[in-house]
Amino acid sequence: MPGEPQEDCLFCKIAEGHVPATIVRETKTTVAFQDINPQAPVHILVIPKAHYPNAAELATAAPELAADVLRETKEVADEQQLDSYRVVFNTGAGAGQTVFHAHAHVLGGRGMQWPPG
Ligand code: DGP
Repeated sequence: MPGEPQEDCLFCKIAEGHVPATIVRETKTTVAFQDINPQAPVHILVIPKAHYPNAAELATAAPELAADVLRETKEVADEQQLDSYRVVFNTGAGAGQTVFHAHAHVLGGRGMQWPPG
């Protein structure tokens, strides 16, 4: 069922506290934690606690929850005192998605190039 925890999902386990992570913010519906392989001085992931495999499915099935995630990216950026930052939702393996639980990357603390690789 959409939104139900998945047994084999790493980010469901982080959301449930069964896998450790450096959590920087938590709300009723979301968790934000440090990326294990940071690509910038600030690299924080924001996930919905409920399981959706990617941002597109989250946005379609649970738009209010998608808005919660997006709002949390702003709160993270404010807490990290980022004036400029990038929010990335890799969607699909071809775009670099490796964990199939929707998540926003909040990247900052260095200059960014465009187009991204
Ligand atoms: P993506 O490639 O967009 O699916 O991003 C997945 C991110 O998840 C990637 O930047 C690395 C991060 N990641 C993978 N495993 C773990 C983990 O066990 N803990 C944490 N904190 N981050 C992880």
